Amino acid sequence: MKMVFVNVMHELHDFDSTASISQPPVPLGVLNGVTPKTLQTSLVDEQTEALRFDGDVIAFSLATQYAAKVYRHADDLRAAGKKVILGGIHVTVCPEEAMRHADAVVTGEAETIWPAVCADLLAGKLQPRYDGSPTPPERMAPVDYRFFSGRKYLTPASLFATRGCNHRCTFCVSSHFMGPYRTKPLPVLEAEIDQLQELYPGAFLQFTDDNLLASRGYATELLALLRRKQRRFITMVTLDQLCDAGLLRELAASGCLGVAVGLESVDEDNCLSVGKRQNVGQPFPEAVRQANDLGIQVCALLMVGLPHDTPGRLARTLEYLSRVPCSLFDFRIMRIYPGSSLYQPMVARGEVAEAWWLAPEPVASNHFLPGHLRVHFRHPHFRPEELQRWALRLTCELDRLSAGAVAHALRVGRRAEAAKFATILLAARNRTVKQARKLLAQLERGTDFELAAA
Ligand code: B12
Ligand code: SF4
Repeated sequence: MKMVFVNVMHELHDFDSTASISQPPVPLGVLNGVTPKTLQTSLVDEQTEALRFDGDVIAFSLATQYAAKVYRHADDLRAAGKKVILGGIHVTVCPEEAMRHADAVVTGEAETIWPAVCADLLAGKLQPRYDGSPTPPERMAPVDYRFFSGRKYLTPASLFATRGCNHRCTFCVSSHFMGPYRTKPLPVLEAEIDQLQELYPGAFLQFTDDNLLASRGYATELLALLRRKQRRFITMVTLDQLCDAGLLRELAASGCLGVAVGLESVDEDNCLSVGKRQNVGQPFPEAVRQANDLGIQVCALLMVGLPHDTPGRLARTLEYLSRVPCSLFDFRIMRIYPGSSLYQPMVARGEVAEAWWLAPEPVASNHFLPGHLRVHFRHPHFRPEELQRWALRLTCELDRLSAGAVAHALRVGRRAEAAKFATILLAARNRTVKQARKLLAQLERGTDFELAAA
C-alpha cells in the first residue's frame, strides 16, 4: 500500500512573508519515521512541487488557513476511491469538521498513536477518529531528513528541540493545544544535528520551536551542545529573552546568527490585551543594539489590528521602529484562529464570523492578498482595507533597503563572521519590500475598482 504525506500551502503563498524561508515540513518527517515499513511512503510538498496524489492513502497536515483547500482535495480523492487521513493543528482544534472530509482524523501530537493508525489501515479497520497525546521526551526519536532529500529549501536544516510554550498569548493556538512544555533529549537532537551536517554541510540550523529557550537549564545545555558542534543557528525568542543580556551573550558565543522576536506591538496596552505579559517593560531598542553588537541580527515580528491600534498609533509605531536597527520587520494582520482564546468571545460578540475559513472571503481585497494580509474580523478603528494598507505601508517603509540599512546588516554579519547570512537576510528583505510595494499598488487598484463599482 502506498501512502503519500502532503504539505499543502495556502493560495498566494509565494507572496507570503514566510515564503522567503521555505523549509522542510519536519512534522511529516516525524510521522514518516514511525510508519511501519510495510507501508511505502512518499512526500508531496507544495513548497517545492505541484500537488499530485500518486498513492492509495493520502495523509494531509492541516492548518486553518488552507483547511478549505485540503477539504476540496480530500473530497475529490475519496470520491475517486482513495483513503484520506487528516491531522495537524486544525484537525486538533476542529476534529468534527475534519471528520466530514476524511476516512480518519488524528488529533494532537500523533507519533505515539500513528503506528496503531497504520496497523488499522493495513488491517482494513481504520477508525474515524484517533486522539493523539503529547509525546513524552523518551519517545522522541531523531527525524530522518533523507525523507526530504532532493528538494530545494531555502533553510533545509530546519529542526526543533522543544514542544509547547510556557506562555499563553490569547491569539496563539499551539500553546493552548499542543501539550505541556517538553524538551527533546540532547543525544536525539545531536543525532539530528549530525545528520543535517552530513546532508547540508555548512547550512545554518533553523530552530522552529515555539519557545526554544523557555527552560533556562535546558537552554544552557543546548547552547553548550551547539558550541561543541560549532554549528551556526537562528531561532525565535521572546522579547524578555532578547532583553536578557546574559542569555544574549550565551547565544552569541554558541553560534547564533539571528533571532526572530515576537514584538507584536510597540504599545504595552496592546501586548497586555493579548496576554503578552513577557513584552511589558522591556527595553527593545537597546536589546536590538546589544544583539547587533554581539553579531546577532534581529527580525521583529509584529501584528497590525491589535485592539488598541489606531491610525495615529500606527503612525507613531512607524516613527518609533524606524530608529530601531532590525534587519527585517515582518508585519501580518491579526488573525482570529479557532482554538485561540480570542475566537469564541469574538464570535459571540459578532466581531468574527464563525468558521470564517470555510466561508467565501468577506473582504474583496482578500482575494488578491496572501494569507497574512487577509482580514476576517471587525476592528473598532479600521476598515479592512485600511488595515491591509497599514501592514503594507509599514513593511514598505521599514524594510526599505536604504544604504544605511544594508551597511548595518553587513556590519553585524561581519562581527559574527557571517557575511553570507547577512546577504541572505538582505535578499529576504529586498523580496519582502518589493512584494509589499506590488501588493500595495494592487490594493490601491482593487479598492478603486470596488469604490467605482459601488
Ligand atoms: C514551524 C512553523 C511554521 C513553518 C512551517 C515549516 C514547515 N514547512 O513545516 C512556517 C514558518 C513555514 C510556517 C508557516 C505558516 N504557519 Co506555522 N507554525 C510553525 C510552528 C512554530 C511549529 C510547527 C512544528 O514543527 N511543530 C512541532 C510538531 C511536532 O507539531 P505539529 O506540527 O503540530 O505536528 C504534530 C501533530 O499536529 C500531528 N500532525 C501534523 N500533521 C499531521 C498530518 C497527519 C496526517 C497526521 C496524522 C498528524 C499530523 O502530528 C505531528 C507530530 O506529533 C507552529 C506552532 C506549533 N508549535 O505547532 C506554527 C503554526 C502551525 N503555524 C501557524 C500558521 C498560522 C502558519 C501560517 C498560516 C502563517 C501565515 N502565513 O499566516 C503559515 C502556513 C504555511 C502554509 N502551509 O501555507 C499556526 C496554525 C494555526 C492554525 N490554527 O492553523 C501555528 C499553530 C502557530 C500559531 N499561530 O499558533 N509555520
Ligand atoms: S510566546 Fe509565542 S508560542 Fe508562546 S504563547 Fe505566546 S505566541 Fe504562543
